[in-house]
Amino acid sequence: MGKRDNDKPDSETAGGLSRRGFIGASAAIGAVGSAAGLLGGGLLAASSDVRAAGQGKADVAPGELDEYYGFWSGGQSGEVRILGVPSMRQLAAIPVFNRDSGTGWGQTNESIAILGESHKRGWQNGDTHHVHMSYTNGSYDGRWLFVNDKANSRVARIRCDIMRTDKITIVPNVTSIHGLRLQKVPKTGYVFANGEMIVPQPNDGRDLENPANYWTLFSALDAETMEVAWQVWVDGNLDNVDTDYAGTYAFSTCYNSERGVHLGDMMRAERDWVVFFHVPRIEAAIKAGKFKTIGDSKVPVLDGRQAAGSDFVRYVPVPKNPHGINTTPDGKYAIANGKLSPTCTIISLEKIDHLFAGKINEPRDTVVAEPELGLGPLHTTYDGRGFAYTSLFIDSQVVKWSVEEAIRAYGGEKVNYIHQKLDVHYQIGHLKASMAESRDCDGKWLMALSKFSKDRFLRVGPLHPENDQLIDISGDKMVLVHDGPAIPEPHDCIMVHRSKVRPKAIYTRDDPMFAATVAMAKADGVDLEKDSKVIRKGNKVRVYMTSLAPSFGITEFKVKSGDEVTVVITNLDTVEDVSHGFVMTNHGVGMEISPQQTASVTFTAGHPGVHWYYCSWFCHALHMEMSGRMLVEA
Ligand code: K7E
Ligand code: CUA
Ligand code: CA
Repeated sequence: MGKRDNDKPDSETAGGLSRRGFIGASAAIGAVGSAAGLLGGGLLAASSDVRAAGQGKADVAPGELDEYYGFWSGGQSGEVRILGVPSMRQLAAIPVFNRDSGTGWGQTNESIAILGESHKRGWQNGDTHHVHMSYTNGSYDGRWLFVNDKANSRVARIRCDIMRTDKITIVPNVTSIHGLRLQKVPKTGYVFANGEMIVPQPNDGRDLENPANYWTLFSALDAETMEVAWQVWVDGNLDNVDTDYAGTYAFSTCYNSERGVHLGDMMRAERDWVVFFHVPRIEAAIKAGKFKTIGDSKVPVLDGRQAAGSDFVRYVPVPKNPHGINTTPDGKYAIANGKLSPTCTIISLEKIDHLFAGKINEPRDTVVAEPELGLGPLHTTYDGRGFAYTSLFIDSQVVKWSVEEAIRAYGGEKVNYIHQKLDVHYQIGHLKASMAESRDCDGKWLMALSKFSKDRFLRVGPLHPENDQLIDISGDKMVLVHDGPAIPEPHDCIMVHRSKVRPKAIYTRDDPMFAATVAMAKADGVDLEKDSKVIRKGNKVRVYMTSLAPSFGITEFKVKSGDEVTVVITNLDTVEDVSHGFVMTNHGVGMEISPQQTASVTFTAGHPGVHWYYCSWFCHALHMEMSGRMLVEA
């Protein structure tokens, strides 16, 4: 294969053999068995002219701040990450479902309380795919982030003022929360979550070998309480979800309308569907008591299967095993990505109104275009100027196309709606433009989250990083400006203008994160701002101490081997950035105590002897000396 012109569609590629032709029918639609069959053949480095065009565009000088906060899901790391965009500097990792050695997440009493049932069950992994920020009137409001856990069927909320998780909910009756999106208008009242895998209902041992009785449900969580408000029982399964800008609909793709349990079964149908949920009608049905419950769960469940003939759910057939679904920022269309079909399906939300109103009877009549874009369309994003950008997994490309031109072409007009195809490296999954999922879509940057990096970085062993590629979309042509290795495995990200996010520099003393610990101290007669003291109740010992660089309020305390020891530390430092840590050596204990934070950890005192504890954040010239001894008696 010769040198490729990265700005031209495949059909114009030099060398006479387009990549589409090269990978040929074996990768195309339907007959695909193995992942290898879905991989494109042409894995070529960017040509030097492309490299030159992008050089320096993502530079943010030392000391300068990025214009955007990027929030990345961390995939099977179970965390959420914050990157500065355009520099792609990783600024923070927010522990969510994972055990985090640095902060003590999953070990401190404060985080254990938030992990709740997950901690009781001993879960220390997660699989975050979709992170989204709360909205007010369709604009990001900087209040919360929400993220799914595909691994353990959970939804978590992160407070953006301190960038810490504050609620985790295990969603009942479903297996694998995959798609997650938020109500945008009038505000994020609901968090919508898709149950991906189908299981017996209830999943209590019945129907194990009877997949015909496997089902899944669509869930709505109350964003304030994080309780599951209601669920809708659906046909098929649920993959990705998005919402409109009117507060009426959520809509989910389904790739397994067949309700198959094997790959071949799931690809049998030429079309699956997008299922539309009419939220006000669902609320009315719940209010009218038309629900039931499943098993031990108290969550109200409505029957949204087609046979039930409800007025609150409609199924719009789309080709084939669709994946992403993305609302245009003008709120007019929902665009479903065909995955095993080379097309996207543009569904008019005005026509969905007509479908629910009975003015349209045939669900397919809500489709206003089905442009052919390339192989393996997974996700679509927007620039606010009428262009859509779709990731092509098999082609390893981003295709820039015009939504209105695609609609005109569907109407019979001769118009080439594809404006550019840009190679990415390689096997792109999600892509996301800056502010693209809000009314403030600004069309500056596009992130291409490529699944394979192959030859783009120094080899680091068999597990390669992913490659998050930053693309400048502010001009007529997309220009690749940066390759960003990412450890496994971000699926999705959002890029939020820094004006929308205002995290605190230090904690406030009344932060709910440690309110329970403060209340415990009060009950023990301890003033956390002043006191350092040891309180013993039987074999339970509470060690209250302050920290102020470079010392702990207590440098020596005595316990008995086997005592249950709770260390409570209040960081009295008020200077931004003076975080301390507490590590009890040889006890598996470590945690963060940032300025004005109170944190606590409970452990069992080990063998008799001297056990040093030390501060783990380099906080002061005398940081090494910031230590103390736990004297353990026999
Ligand atoms: Cu496409 Cu889980 Cu959003 Cu991965 S999902 S790519
Ligand atoms: Cu405190 Cu190091
Ligand atoms: Ca299917």
